[in-house]
Amino acid sequence: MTQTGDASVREQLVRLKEAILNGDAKAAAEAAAILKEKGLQPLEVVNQAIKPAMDEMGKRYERLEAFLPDLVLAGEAAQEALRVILPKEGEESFIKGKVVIGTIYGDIHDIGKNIVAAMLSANGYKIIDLGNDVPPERYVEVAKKEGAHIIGMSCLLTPSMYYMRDVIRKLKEENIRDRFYVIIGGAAVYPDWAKEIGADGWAKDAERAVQLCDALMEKGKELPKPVILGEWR
Ligand code: B12
Repeated sequence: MTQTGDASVREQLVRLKEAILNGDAKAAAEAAAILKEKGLQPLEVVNQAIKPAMDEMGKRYERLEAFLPDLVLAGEAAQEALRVILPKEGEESFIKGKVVIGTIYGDIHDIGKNIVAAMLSANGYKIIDLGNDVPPERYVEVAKKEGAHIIGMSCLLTPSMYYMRDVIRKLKEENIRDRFYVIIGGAAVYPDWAKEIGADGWAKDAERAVQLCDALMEKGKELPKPVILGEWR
């Protein structure tokens, strides 16, 4: 049972957010461990501390109040907290489907992708994580080799989003487009982009990414595409 209303929980959520903003990985891990011990679910910690901290960092960066080294430290502190709270692979025994996931070519932002991968794994999906800066042909090669059901691409950097189209183009060239559901997400991409490149789905966050994969695996053939879960911005 979770107790987000508990004052000490609120205090730790604030502490975690501050630790990320200060780039203090040790304090972030400590606060995350206390929140886990108090029974908070991973997504509650993500939505109430980690995501807001990273959004705030992005705003500070835009206003020139924070610089790249600050972003790097904040990113590392967030990853440290995630290592503590996210479920580990193998905590689920049943497999709903196989997902090949990665951050698209040219883009090294992987915090959101890691959250999505961990939540899918905790919800019964076998994850093949290609990491970041993934060339379009690599998604296709691994998806074929692994007999994946879903290809998931993350993108936070606008110039990189065009490589997502190349993945779908390559699947079509090889006449295997129908073998995989292709889903996209990450702050740079939006529902109309999913439609434009012919992706099968877009989801706003990790919770909805799980719902999206469930919907596609259960009744993907019948659903009008792309399946859009959540509002953009
Ligand atoms: C942390 C950060 C970094 C860190 C990344 C560390 C890491 N390991 O990821 C570092 C310092 C390395 C970095 C570098 C750069 N960054 Co940066 N960064 C950020 C920042 C502050 C936070 C990103 C983040 O982690 N968000 C938190 C996560 C949880 O959110 P998320 O990724 O959106 O994921 C959620 C959903 O989108 C969804 N989702 C994500 N992936 C997927 C996939 C699927 C399939 C689905 C369904 C859903 C889904 O679920 C997730 C969980 O809910 C953002 C600002 C922002 N507000 O986004 C800028 C930002 C993304 N960065 C930016 C820029 C410009 C850069 C640099 C070019 C800076 C530079 N001058 O060098 C470099 C790029 C390097 C490169 N080649 O990629 C810009 C991008 C602008 C644009 N649209 O093109 C932003 C928006 C900042 C800004 N406002 O200008 N950055």
